[in-house]
Amino acid sequence: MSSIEILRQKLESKSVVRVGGAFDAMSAKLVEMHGFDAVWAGSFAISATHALPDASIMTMTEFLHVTTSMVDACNIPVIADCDTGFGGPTNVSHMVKKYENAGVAAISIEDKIFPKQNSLLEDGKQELLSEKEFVAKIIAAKDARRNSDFMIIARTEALIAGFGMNEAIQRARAYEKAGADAILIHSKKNNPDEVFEFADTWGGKLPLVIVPTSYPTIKLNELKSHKIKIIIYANQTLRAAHAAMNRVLEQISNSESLSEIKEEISSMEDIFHLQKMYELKKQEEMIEHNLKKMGYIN
Ligand code: SPV
Ligand code: MG
Repeated sequence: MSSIEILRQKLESKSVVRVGGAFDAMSAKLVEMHGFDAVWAGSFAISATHALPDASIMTMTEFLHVTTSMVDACNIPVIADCDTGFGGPTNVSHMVKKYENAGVAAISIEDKIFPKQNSLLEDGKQELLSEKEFVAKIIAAKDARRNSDFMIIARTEALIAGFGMNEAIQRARAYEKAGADAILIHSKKNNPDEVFEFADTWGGKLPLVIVPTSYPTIKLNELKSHKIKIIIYANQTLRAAHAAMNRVLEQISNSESLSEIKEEISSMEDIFHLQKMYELKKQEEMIEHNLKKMGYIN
């Protein structure tokens, strides 16, 4: 089954689809190993691992390169955060072709003006594209995909940009009408009230997606009653890795020897397992077995 089909099947069979954020192949693999339904290849986390602002600095090709490494490492679907689509409708069209070819299951595009800034940045510049221009991007994305199950998630930043609930609802309805496959409603409030209000009011039929970074108190059992279908844990792996590396580096820099390191770090075996080092042995044995059969070695 293709990753596109797996994602569609999960949406049909599960009440909530849980998506873990990743920033490279290793973190994506860990997301998979911990039983999440899909991977979020987020622009914030990927930009951070390049020590760059989440502000449309990295190119589409650079994001795609990282995202492809996640697809190659994982069996679960990868959902790519494609920011504003890297330009206008023509850029979106090119992007969809590239991401679909790479084996990505879904892309998310947001209705901000390029270059965008991260939605949760205090006093960040949050400028909305017109509804019409964003609808044009959705039309371009739909037209560019080969598999009609490849998902196009339309993300509205109306609440982030301070345009209010009515604007958010109107845009979500327009994006549904334009043919989006899911709506992502983003909020930077520190409680889920406005997301619940949106979910209870908009009246759409598409799966609703949330990213509750700023309102972490939201519980899984609250999602179903508000018809929220997909929850994205966008950046916790990145922040955990950042915190753990800082702690261990601090300890090493203050120690005479590595044996003083108290910080719990993964064993070499853990990493060998993740990078499939042990499978090399099996491959060597298989090759040897065949070489023997063919009379090259005794
Ligand atoms: C990301 O993870 O890159 C997102 C979510 O787009 S947010 O950082 O909240 O904008
Ligand atoms: Mg992003």
